[in-house]
Amino acid sequence: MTQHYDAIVIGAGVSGLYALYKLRELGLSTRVFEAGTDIGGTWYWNRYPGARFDSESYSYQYSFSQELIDEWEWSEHFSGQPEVERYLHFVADKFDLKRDIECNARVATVVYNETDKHWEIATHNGVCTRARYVICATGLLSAHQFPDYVGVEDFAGLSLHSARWPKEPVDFTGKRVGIIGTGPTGVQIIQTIAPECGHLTVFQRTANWCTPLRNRPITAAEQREFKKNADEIFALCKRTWAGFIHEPDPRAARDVPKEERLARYQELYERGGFALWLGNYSDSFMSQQAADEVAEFLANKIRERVTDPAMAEKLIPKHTFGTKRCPGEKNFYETFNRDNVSLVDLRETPITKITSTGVETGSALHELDVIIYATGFHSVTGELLRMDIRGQHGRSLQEHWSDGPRTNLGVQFSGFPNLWAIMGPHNPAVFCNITRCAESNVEWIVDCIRYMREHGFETMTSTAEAEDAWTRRCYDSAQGLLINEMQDSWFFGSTNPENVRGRFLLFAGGVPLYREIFADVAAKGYEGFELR
Ligand code: N01
Repeated sequence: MTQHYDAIVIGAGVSGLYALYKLRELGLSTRVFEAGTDIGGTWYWNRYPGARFDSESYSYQYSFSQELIDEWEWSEHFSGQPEVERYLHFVADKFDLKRDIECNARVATVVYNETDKHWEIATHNGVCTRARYVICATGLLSAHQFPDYVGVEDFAGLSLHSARWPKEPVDFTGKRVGIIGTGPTGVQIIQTIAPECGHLTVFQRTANWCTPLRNRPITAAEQREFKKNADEIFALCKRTWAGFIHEPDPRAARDVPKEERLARYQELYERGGFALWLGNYSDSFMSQQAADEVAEFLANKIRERVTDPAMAEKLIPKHTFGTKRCPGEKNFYETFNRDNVSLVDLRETPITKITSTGVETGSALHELDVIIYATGFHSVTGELLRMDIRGQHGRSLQEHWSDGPRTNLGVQFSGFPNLWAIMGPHNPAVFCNITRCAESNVEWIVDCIRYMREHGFETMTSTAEAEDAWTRRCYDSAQGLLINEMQDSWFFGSTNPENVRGRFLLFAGGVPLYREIFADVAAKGYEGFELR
């Protein structure tokens, strides 16, 4: 039997939960489909050892309810996955959200019926629904990827992907463990499990610029401060380019004497989190010279911390500082001083295949009991393209995006009326403190629906022209930024299977500008969108 709802939300992570809350406020009957066996999204799937915030906890939490802010206490400045997952359950229970969420229900098809202007949504487990509005809250980094090495299926030991980590603890004691991938996920896993493993072999293709996280417990006095100043913290996040608490020095690095610059790098290095990445000088993302100086500063830290000079050089990245998201580390570099840790540089000896007993690189076979894949995601577009979404004239999203994603403001695609994406391509979410961006996207989308209902419109869809213009603007937003020179990253979907290269998947104009554009488009009666 097909159930009818006003709105369907796909995904019960940070954005999906808030979307449900806001749609209910509007009085809409809403159903949320979630592929996992429970809510939490990213914080449900990525339960690997060491998973934790890289945003300060008190800046990541929802801002919409003072009562929620007063009631919840974060225990650490950068809380770990179990606590974040508990928080999301606390939110869902407090606002009684779970009764409208169906877990274990991965959406398979989302098909537009032009006759009655409704969407027909079916899950893999056979639930069929119809709804006027669909909101995809499927996340930027949800569709995990294994590498395409020959033999991945043949390994006889335990294979684990970071984004599909089992709920039961994995015991590494005495085991020969290999990990492939040294992005932010790999870094968190490596530094956490190394002391436990019999031996840990790190297969590194690209070293990353890591900065110290400086996590610590939140004291009672800090707790009081954060609650009292919550509004100021959220206001600060609204002002900054990436929605974090880190504000850069408004001066360009070149206008500051070298000694003062170096002192600032040291201060930001001590402060932790993304301070050195996002809170540096105003030209950090534009000036090669400024980025190279920070890189040199960090390279020297690595040389100081890693005792074997040859190992240190392998761990020093070769790419420009700041062009990828910086993993926050704790004792990551010291991990490579341990006798039970070795590093295989895949640029020198690439993996040739995975065998039943381990990983083969050139003529060497690294025999292992466990292989951990921290190899990332089919980024940004993955989860949307995994569903069969068909808009007007039966046109699929795959067809619509055959030359790379096309969106208007990152939230709608022309030819797909009344379907919105919260964390889809072309929004600034990648650089963003996710909850800050998720809240503003959800509020804007729900305001669209409110506006439509108040003004008697049945459908809203982006015009093709506005979509073209926004897509172009997103590409242009990366021009002049060092990020644009670093196309081997998930910002460009470099490992995505779509085979479209060189398409910047995000909006790099910053969170404040994005909010301004949102407000402006709404104030002009949703300019660039067709309301019928
Ligand atoms: O994924 P990644 P991630 N052979 O794509 C390597 C967020 N996050 O899961 O760089 C060998 O960054 C790949 O190598 P290369 C955060 O936004 C947040 O680590 O392609 N290696 C790279 O080393 C982050 O940016 C937190 O050469 C292969 C790694 O796998 C995003 O998630 C924590 C390979 C993938 O790195 C993604 O991070 C963790 C192959 N065939 C993540 N294929 C917080 O703290 C890929 N790799 C909140």
